[in-house]
Amino acid sequence: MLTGAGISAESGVATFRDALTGLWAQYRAEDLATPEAFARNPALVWDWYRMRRQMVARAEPNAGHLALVEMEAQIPEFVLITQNVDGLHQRAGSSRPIELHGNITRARCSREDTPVDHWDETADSPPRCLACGAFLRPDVVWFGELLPLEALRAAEMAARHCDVFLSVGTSNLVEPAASLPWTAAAAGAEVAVLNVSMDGQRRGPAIEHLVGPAGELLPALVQATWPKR
Ligand code: BV8
Repeated sequence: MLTGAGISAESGVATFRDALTGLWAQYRAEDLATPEAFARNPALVWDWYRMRRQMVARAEPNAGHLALVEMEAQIPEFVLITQNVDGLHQRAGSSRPIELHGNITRARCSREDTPVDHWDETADSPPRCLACGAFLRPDVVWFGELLPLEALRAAEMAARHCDVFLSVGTSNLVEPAASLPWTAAAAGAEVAVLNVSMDGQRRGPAIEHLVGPAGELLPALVQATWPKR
């Protein structure tokens, strides 16, 4: 199971390309989510993530997230891979999502890479590492940065050895996550793309398309597969 920003859209969390309103409207996401942008204007980038963190804090997991918790309970080998950085899968009760792109609710020292759980949001923007004084940065993978190797390996392993691979709520544009459904299809898995729109989705012989909101399709899938009495 691979999820993208679309599964959080019904929780009111702007999808990746929508999260550019107000001050940031004149930027492209790819221009803010890069090490170069942070080096150039750390305050602007930190404040964009602070706005997104506040948006996520106000959001609640939706029926799509909860359906994946039920799937995990029903399928021992269930693997959830997410491109999302909002932490809503964990808040819904998914026990061990593979976070390919990190998590905006966490930060780390931009110099030592040490994780930082708490920081003073009222201090400088970005806050500074208490150990070395360098800026903190969001604990996410920016464009041009490598994905966490262990997470990527686990995701590729799951894609290669699954019977069914669902890609839910993602534009499937960002590599290497975008290749996972194809890895699964090449290994013989049944692959389905669930999305409100199939615009731009790569098509292939082994790829089914289910059009609709994740918050409706996933609960319907769970109900059809494991009907509640
Ligand atoms: C890498 C964290 C090796 C940050 C993200 C040139 C130079 C450098 C790199 C590249 C290059 N060309 C290509 C690359 C590789 C690059 C890449 O893929 N670029 C793209 C733009 C072409 N990838 C990387 O850089 C990766 N690292 O490759 O390292 C390397 C190193 C150096 C040089 C070369 C290679 C790192 C990628 C990780 C980037 N970080 N997030 C942050 O969030 O701020 S990616 C970010 O966008 C999200 O995390 C997400 O993963 C991704 C895609 O977003 P989606 O989740 O798909 O959301 P989106 O808004 O796009 O779409 C929403 C979908 O939901 C839509 O389809 C919509 O229809 C649907 N939807 C909406 N509502 C619903 C719904 N579906 C169902 N129900 C609904 N209700």
